[in-house]
Amino acid sequence: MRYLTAGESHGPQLTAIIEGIPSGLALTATMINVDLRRRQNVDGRGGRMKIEQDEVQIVSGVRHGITLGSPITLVIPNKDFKNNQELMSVERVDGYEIPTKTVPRAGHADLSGAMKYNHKDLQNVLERASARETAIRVAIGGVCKQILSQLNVEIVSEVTQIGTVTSENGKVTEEMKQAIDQAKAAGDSLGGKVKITATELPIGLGSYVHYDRKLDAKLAHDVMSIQLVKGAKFGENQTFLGRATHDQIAYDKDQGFHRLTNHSGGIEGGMTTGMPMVIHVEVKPIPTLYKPIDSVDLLTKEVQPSLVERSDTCGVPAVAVILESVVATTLTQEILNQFTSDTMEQLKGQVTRYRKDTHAF
Ligand code: EPS
Repeated sequence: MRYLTAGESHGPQLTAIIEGIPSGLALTATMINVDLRRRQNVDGRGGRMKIEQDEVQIVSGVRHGITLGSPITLVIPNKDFKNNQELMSVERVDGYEIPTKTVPRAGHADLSGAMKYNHKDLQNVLERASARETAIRVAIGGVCKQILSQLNVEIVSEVTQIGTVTSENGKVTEEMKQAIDQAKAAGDSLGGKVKITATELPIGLGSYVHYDRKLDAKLAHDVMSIQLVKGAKFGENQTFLGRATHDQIAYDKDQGFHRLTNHSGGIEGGMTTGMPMVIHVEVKPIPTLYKPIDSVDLLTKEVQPSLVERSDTCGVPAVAVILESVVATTLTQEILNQFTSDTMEQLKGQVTRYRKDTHAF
């Protein structure tokens, strides 16, 4: 299964084409929209989310609510395009003077992106660097979650830290909300941490035999591709002592082979162990600061306050939802890679047989 995404943040729409989804999967826009709404309606958001009510349109690959096995095209229209039609016009607009943005933000793609693509207007960089692109990745994850749920695989995200405030129960606490409000009032932004857990994965997804088949490496790649993510760590290690780190192997008739603990985060040798897969993800503060720090103008080379774009205060709660979708997508790719199937029936049959075999091993 492969996919591409396209679309500028303030252009007409975001688009994805997914190829390799089996036939016979029940799929409707309503199923996908649940997560699109969750991505939007979280703490830490700013003005754009008052404009958008993201809803996906499925324009190929599905007929009467069932996938056909052909490429699935997903579209999310950007409502904000109507406020930016001249700014984002594909055709040259006669008589329109394009306003330019020339003071790059620290921590953003602005400067390196402008140098690399020889853009003198940072709008040309920020349109695609924007976390708006994650809306379409959540839609792709929505399709993948339908496949995973047929295989009883579940993915749950928890916000574990915002700024210096930690949470034991994985929910955004009042204290975290206060920290976000304080950062907003100070013209600042806030990062934090998210934990993601996937359960009921078949044992042995991924492989130890070659570096680019290791599942943790693939997941780290995809998780790190989410805007704002600076680190991905599998499992927990408090002591760094071998005896206290490695999860003891046990056997009984009911469970088959299993581990007594799960410090490895459900991955050993690039393969799933059958224990819950746990990834701890570090999220940086959003680069746009309403009280901007100094930067340098690309054209005049003079010190200037950084570009201030409409932005959010804290991306952590949104990243939690995005992570679920991205991890769901990578896991679905891996499952379809290992259990190649044209139909959902074939896929379910293969996974059920494989689970029986690994249990009886
Ligand atoms: C976002 C859309 C963006 C931002 C935010 C996330 O829209 P706009 O630029 O029009 O305000 O609200 O993106 C960022 C904070 C960022 O730095 O990229 C979205 O749909 O998630």
